[in-house]
Amino acid sequence: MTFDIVTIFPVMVEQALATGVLGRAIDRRTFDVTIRDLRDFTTGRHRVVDDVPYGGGPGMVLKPAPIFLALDAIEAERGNGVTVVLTSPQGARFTQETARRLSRLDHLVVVCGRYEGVDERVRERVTEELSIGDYVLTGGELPALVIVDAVARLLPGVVGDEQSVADDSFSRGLLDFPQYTRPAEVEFHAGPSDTRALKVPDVLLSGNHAEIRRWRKREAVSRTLERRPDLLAGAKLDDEEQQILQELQGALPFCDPAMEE
Ligand code: J9Q
Repeated sequence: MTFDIVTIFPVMVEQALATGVLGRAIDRRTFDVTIRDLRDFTTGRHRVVDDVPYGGGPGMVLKPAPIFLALDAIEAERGNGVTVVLTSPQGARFTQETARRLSRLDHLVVVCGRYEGVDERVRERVTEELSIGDYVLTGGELPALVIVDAVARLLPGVVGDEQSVADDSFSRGLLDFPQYTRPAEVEFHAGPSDTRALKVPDVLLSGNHAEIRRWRKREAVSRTLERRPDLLAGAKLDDEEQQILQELQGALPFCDPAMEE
């Protein structure tokens, strides 16, 4: 898969993608990213990408022409009809389902929006507008990186262990169970005269793999019920998980769905 990212901050995007799992996957040519500096598609000597809003008001608006020229150049290379995503607070919510859908494409273009706005006519050339959540950011670069990360890690060979992708919390609709690593006990200084020994649950040291599997299922279901009950509606639970859920719901008689966010 090939990603094209259109941005006014190419260094920021490049540095982020050179790091970690994605950086290594790109080095191995598992997927490909081309970063397009929006200023390279300006026509004047001053490489101006934004202008004041018609009608007045604060802030600057991204001009349409450089974005159109950037998309023309990308389509000339990749072919017409590529999917173009615009990151924006006005977009539909980007979810794991969106990531799965986008990961089936050969090419994806992501245009980084900007806080003050993008000329409305740009939307004529955009396939979809996506928001990563309801908070205010200075620009669409971090959302673009979030989208590329979530999509790319679904591509074969990007994450070392395919099983970990399949077992992923959001693939199953449950939160992850608690994880521990060595040592089996750590000191925790809770106060000047309050030192506690924090121990790994015995079951994980027992070597009883059937029991470990049951414990993990119970923890995953109970955490989801406590922290993200909204996820349970869309969760794919096996018989054992469903039974655990019923038990736990029986143990929570005052669990009123109307009280949850
Ligand atoms: C471009 N806040 O916020 C959440 N998802 C996308 C965005 C965003 C923003 C500002 C500019 C995108």
